[in-house]
Amino acid sequence: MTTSSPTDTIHHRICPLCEACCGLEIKVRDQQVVSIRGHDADVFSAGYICPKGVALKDLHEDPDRLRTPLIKRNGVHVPATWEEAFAEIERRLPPLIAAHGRNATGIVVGNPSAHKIGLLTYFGKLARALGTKNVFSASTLDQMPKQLASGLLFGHWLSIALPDITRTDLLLVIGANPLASNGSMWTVPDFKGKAKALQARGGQLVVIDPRRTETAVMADAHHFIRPGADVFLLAAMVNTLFAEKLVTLGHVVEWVNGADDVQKAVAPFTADAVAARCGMDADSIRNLARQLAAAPRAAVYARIGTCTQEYGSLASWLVDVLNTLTGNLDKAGGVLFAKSAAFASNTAGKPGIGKGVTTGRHHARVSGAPEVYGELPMTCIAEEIENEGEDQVRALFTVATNPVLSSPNGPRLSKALDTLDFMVSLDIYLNETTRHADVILPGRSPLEEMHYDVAFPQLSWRNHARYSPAVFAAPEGQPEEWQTIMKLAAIVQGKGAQADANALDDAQFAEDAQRMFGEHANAVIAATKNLRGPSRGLEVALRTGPYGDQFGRKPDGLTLAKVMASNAAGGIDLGELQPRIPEVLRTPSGKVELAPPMLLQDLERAAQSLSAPAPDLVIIGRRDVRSNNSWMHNLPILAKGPMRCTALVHPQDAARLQLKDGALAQIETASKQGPRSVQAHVQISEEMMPGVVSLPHGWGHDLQGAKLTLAAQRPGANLNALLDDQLRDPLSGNAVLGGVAITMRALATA
Ligand SMILES: Nc1nc2c(c(=O)[nH]1)N[C@H]1C(S)=C(S)[C@@H](COP(=O)(O)OP(=O)(O)OC[C@H]3O[C@@H](n4cnc5c(=O)[nH]c(N)nc54)[C@H](O)[C@@H]3O)O[C@H]1N2
Ligand SMILES: Nc1nc2c(c(=O)[nH]1)N[C@H]1C(S)=C(S)[C@@H](COP(=O)(O)OP(=O)(O)OC[C@H]3O[C@@H](n4cnc5c(=O)[nH]c(N)nc54)[C@H](O)[C@@H]3O)O[C@H]1N2
Ligand code: SF4
Ligand SMILES: [Mo]
Repeated sequence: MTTSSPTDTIHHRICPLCEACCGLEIKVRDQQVVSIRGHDADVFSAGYICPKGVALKDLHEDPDRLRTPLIKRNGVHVPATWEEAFAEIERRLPPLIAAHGRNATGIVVGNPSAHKIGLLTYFGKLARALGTKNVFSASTLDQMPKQLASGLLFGHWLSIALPDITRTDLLLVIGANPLASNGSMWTVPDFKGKAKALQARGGQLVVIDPRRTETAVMADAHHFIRPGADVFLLAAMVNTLFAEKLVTLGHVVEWVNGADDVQKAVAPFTADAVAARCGMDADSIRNLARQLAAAPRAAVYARIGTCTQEYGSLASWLVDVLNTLTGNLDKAGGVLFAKSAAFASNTAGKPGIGKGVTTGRHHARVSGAPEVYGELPMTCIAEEIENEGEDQVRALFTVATNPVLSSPNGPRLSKALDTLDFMVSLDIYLNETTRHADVILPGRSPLEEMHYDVAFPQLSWRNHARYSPAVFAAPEGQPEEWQTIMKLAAIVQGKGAQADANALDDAQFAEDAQRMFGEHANAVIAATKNLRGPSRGLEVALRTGPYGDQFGRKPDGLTLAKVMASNAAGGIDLGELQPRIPEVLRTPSGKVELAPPMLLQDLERAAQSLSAPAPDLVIIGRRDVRSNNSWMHNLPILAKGPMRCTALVHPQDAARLQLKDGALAQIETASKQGPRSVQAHVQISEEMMPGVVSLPHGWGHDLQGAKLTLAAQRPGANLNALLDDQLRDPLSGNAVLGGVAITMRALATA
């Protein structure tokens, strides 16, 4: 913190709202936020900011944001003290576990937890205390396919190959719209500025997307693709590389296993064979492959559009196959791995070799879906609650998640939640999901918490270490979320609601330190004795990390104190990404496994579906820079302006279906249980590929019992009320969120 005038203070904090992790400069006067702007000196984001960052003020001040726990009494949520809330949980939960066992509980964790060090590093302690296999997260609505594919190739779930945008000559973006989303599985603030710089130095940006997005508009070339067809496009590009002898592995040649197997596996996928399915012409597909091979340095980047489909794991895998076979893996200007200062598994343990990843250590009770990265698919929750029998889920924790809006078939989930014996939500709003909870425990405003990003430095365009101190003190008596989690874990373990979260944390840390440091444990405990909770975990992670001081053995290395001291200067820059193969690998073979058997097998399934008939109208999602999944529609600065929850329809489709611009239409999907429908206003747009309609997700704020005063005024339609919770990528368990067949008809307006 610095002082800018007698009454103003200036604070620097990383924005917790999306993966870009921009550094903010927050001016405060009399305990009020006066302004929020980009922090120009930030070593990583250099002053860039989007409208959501400014909305942190509205979030902090939102009267609907919960400041105290709520307990549901006679169907109504009433404010309660923290003691009352924990006592209620102790009264109701342990008897349920005693009667029905641990698997009668479930826990769901959502997107904002990725931006909270307390939730991210403590959530697992609650899951372990529960001892249930019913662990779910938004990862299976999102990036699990990418994590699985990367895990199989490189040996760890978070070893993600990232485009080296500042040095590349060609960036191929597939199923991502970073101009609206600000990037994902790739922490790259000001993507637009970096893409413009790429173009200015003669490089090219090429986009493949069923919508001519904001990113596509600025690109040098844009190709429409039929939703869900990416696996075919990518396989055909790989096929072309082999057929035209364009394959080159570059410096990783001695570290890659399986290129021959890939060649055999993609044989059926010639450009001619896939063109119709992709809605592209065969020459364009071949040319894309040639262009990649010809560019001195190129990077393929694909994101949620390629993950949330039936062949999401295959598509994610083939992206890195292309990067590898064009000699761009682990190369400056190609794709590289970040080297994070803390918490990265690919900087720990023996370099170059590891256990790799496995799936299916247990399975979902009802669907039989395999466990992936410790989780079962999010779309299994409703059926695990509904279906009677041993291990039926009767008690559920939700942590920073709103699956009633964010997960396919939200209405079914909503009904199922009503039948639970007990539900606890850690959340800052009474919303569409938490309205079902018996107890709601609020987290603090982001401005009332310290923060350090755990995951995103592992996905960053440049290496860095940045710490955010709290801007404001928290309300008297409100625990930090990690403390709430420790209390809940204690209740579940029978230690009682009176247990002291800090003492539990000390005891747990002492145990962890023994395991991690053996004979040095006492020295580590002594060296960190003034810290607690995630701050202590961070200190240990930084000091033992790749840039750390190793507890004094490398005196110039990083410590938490050094990172904290760099706050006003915008953090510590740790330089450009560098080649890391073979050291980064954690596969059992110590090689890049380019042809994992699980993926080759699934490719045969894809080959069989190549000739499946195309529905004549399908739906996909959309992101808008002023929206964030389901939970920021209550903030005035973002909610103002034109309604963003509209259905974009191509003029040809509009004419064929007699849909008028601005008029209300009914959108319907067929399901085994009968048709599902929502109503949305039509926006006729040339942006769309003919045959594809786009509706954003995260809307539908008209459900009884929620308290989102502003959002309820313009509720919008819930895309996920249309989508099917039974459609998944079988390998990763990821939900299918696009390319689903719909029908659409105009509604008579009153
Ligand atoms: N159809 C369709 N559906 C989608 C997507 C799509 O593209 N199309 N995208 C998917 C993706 S990528 C994701 S990540 C998921 C997101 O789905 P979820 O993970 O469920 O996230 P949100 O819907 O954003 O809900 C976030 C919840 O966290 C709460 N919250 C916010 N801040 C805090 C905090 O500090 N502490 C606590 N305890 N709670 C907090 C909010 O009030 C809200 O209840 O949605 C998915 N759903
Ligand atoms: N403003 C804003 N920013 C956000 C979020 C938000 O809700 N709003 N959510 C955050 C989250 S949780 C995430 S995961 C990231 C996601 O970040 P991105 O992946 O960049 O997300 P989108 O903007 O949805 O871009 C996905 C693109 O895929 C296209 N698409 C849909 N189906 C297909 C298909 O089958 N094939 C291909 N090739 N393309 C397809 C869509 O038209 C869309 O342009 O964004 C994050 N940032
Ligand atoms: S792009 Fe916007 S929402 Fe994302 S971190 Fe930056 S300021 Fe926050
Ligand atoms: Mo996401």
